[in-house]
Amino acid sequence: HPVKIKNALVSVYYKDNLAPLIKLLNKYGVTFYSTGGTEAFIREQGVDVVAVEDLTSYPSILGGRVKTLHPKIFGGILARRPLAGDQEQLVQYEIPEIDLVIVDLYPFEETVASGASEQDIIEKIDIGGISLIRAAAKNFNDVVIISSKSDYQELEAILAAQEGQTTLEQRREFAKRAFNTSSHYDTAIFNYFNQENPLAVFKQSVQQAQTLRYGENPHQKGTFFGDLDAMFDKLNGKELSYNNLVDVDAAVAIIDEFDDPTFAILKHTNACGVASRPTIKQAWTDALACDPVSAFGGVLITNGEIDKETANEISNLFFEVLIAPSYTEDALNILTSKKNRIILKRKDVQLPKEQFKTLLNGVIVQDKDHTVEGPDAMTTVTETQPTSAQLNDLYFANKIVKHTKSNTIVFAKNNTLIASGVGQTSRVDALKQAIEKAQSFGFDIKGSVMASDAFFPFPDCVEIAGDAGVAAVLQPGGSIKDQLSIEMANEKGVAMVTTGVRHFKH
Ligand code: 93A
Repeated sequence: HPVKIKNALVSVYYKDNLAPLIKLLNKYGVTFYSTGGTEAFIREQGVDVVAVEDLTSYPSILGGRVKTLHPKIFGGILARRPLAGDQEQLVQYEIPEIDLVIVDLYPFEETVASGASEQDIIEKIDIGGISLIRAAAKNFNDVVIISSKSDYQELEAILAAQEGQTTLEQRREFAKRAFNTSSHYDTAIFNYFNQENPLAVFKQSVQQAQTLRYGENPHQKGTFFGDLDAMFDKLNGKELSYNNLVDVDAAVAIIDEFDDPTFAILKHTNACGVASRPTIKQAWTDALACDPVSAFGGVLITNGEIDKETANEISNLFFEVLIAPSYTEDALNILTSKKNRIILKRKDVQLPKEQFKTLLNGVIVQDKDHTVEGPDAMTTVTETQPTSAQLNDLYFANKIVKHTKSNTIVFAKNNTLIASGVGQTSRVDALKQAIEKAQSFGFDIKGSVMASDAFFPFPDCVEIAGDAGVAAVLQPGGSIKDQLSIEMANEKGVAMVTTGVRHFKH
């Protein structure tokens, strides 16, 4: 049945494109009821309008949170026009029938997208508007619901063509669109509440900002957002620089791979010395032996207590930062004798399991690389089997390879890093660099093991390694040419294990 519009309730957030529709409805003698801002807008068009407050005899309360939520409004929308009981009640309570509802909801999604505060976002959850839309759509038998600016022109065309009337079919179509609007709106709200924001783990610490002396270089500004005091007691030294922080992060990550007493020395985030030994002092001595040249100015980290003897040894080196879970008093006295040395006592705190970095016009969030494959996860693919000592060294090498810039090759022997090739553009270059470094510091590669962060695309690496005397090789495997590398290993008498897990670090 065609319905002639007599009363319209208009409550819209954005008023654009509304004027022509209001003027047309006015021409058909429609009475307008409206909320604050919309009421003013309609009046500005020179059109009479009744404030909802005058209809309900109730003010807008709670800063506008409750303005249309009233039986005088919802009764007028939901009343069934042919039903006697409903009609009697409209008369009894002096409720006008409303047969057109025009709503443009609070812009929830826009507000979220603008990066507004949670409080501002919550205020943009429209309650009254969404209820008006649902009520009018439910009663499409008698009511027209316009729930989107994009429907204004269509309604104008319908009214102009049908002398101010709408058909049931047209009202049902608008009701369908209205429920689309309301479900889309609620989905957006759900999505907002449901977003497992990976950055939330940083939220607590990010509240603290520390201006750095400069960024990566003196001409770059830098600020650290985080809470260093929660992680370390700083016992001595100057303020941590951007590069110190980056290296300390890398140092903490690598040392946490080891349970045995271990020392690691890092330069520019890569390990240039790692050794696990029965004592921390021995671990220090053998870690330093790996590459005493690179160790100069490095970041040092251990998982055991530093005693007086170890402190004396360490003091012979110029270093930037030393990190340990504890120091004896004697050790501290020695280490703090130079005022610039940063001495950190590490606290036992959990770190975020995710990491992120900016790139292009956004950020990438990813899980940290949490796994290292030990002997149980290694599959021997060659005729030669690795010995248990070699398996142990392969595990040790795999821990280091995981924390070294790709492409990388790591040589290890007796729980000691022998040499590594780091951050090379080809795996062969990384291997050649590792061999050259090992030899230059007097190491014999014979009998050592080798780990590669990713598979060998060609058999050349295994060939060079075999010729250099490497006894066992670890790699993830997965190259279409794996078989060529395996055959090469068999030819050279080298044992090879695969892990199935790549450890790229870019
Ligand atoms: O805060 S509300 O959820 N409570 C209400 O009772 C209510 N009634 C209409 N928001 C409410 N509205 C919304 O107000 C409409 O959906 C529309 O977006 C806006 C129009 O307000 P004004 O006419 O004052 O500009």
